[in-house]
Amino acid sequence: MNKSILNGLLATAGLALALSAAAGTTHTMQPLLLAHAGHAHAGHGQAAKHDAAAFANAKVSETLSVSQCWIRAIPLPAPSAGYFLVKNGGGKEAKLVAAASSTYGMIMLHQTTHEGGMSRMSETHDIAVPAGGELLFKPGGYHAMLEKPSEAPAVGSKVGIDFLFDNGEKAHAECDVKPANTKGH
Ligand SMILES: [Cu+2]
Repeated sequence: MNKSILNGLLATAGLALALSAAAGTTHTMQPLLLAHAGHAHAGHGQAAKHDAAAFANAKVSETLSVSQCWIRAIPLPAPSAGYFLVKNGGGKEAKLVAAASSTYGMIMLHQTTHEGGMSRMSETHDIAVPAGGELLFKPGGYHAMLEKPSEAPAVGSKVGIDFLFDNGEKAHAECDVKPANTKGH
């Protein structure tokens, strides 16, 4: 077999594996792609609403934090997903409204739901974290959808993500880049 054809096959197989892994489930690749196509346009309004200025103007929170963050290493140009723990040490409920990173042109907040043996992802907004509580973003549940990558971060490297809350505060996390087939935290 010609070497370039072999490389092409390997790249395609890697992408399929990565896309299946990104869903955090064992379903086939097609529903995942359809799920993405179905809501891809919906993200634009949200991205515009929380532009770079919203993040720049936000003050670093003393009560809200994001930790244990990791993302999947996915070949370009496919989107990746990020998972993390949001902690709210304050006395009021806070809502996560947006996320941003210099490595990705757009980050959307997604939730994976399961119906009749199928899983699908949908965009979600204003994810509430109760006062004194925490919320884990994990495979098969809430996650950050990392769209429009400017590079494919290497396994073992870190990617910074900023998180914006409805009270005008922000939190930063350095996310570990893990292999595409990583199962969970
Ligand atoms: Cu998603």
